[in-house]
Amino acid sequence: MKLIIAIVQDDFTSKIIKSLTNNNYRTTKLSSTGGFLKSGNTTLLIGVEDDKVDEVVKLIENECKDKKVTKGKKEITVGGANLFILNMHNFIRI
Ligand code: 2BA
Repeated sequence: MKLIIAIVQDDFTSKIIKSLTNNNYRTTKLSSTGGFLKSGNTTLLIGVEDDKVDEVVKLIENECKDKKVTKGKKEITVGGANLFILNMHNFIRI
């Protein structure tokens, strides 16, 4: 199993969760803050079987896109989503 940690722009959170839920994926939504911009974003925890990872990535990709923001005099590109995909040793539901 894998644990997908997805840090997503707040603007896309609802659509991503709706899409994942409609496709029978379970999510946990955490409020988070980017260390660089110090503005809010959302962290989603999604536990899935290995063979479902690609589909989950695709569903997330379909619902978000990057955006340009200015910080000081610099323009930076904030990704629609940043994903960490971790091997999960075990999942126990009691
Ligand atoms: P923030 O840390 O607020 O970063 C927002 C955007 O600022 C980043 O977009 C990137 O374009 C830029 N940025 C971040 N750190 C920078 C630096 N040291 N120098 C120059 N520009 C910098 P993304 O890379 O798409 O990241 C969006 C959000 O995803 C981040 O918000 C952070 O909350 C998370 N994130 C991204 N990479 C991460 C990582 N390796 N570890 C943990 N969180 C990460």
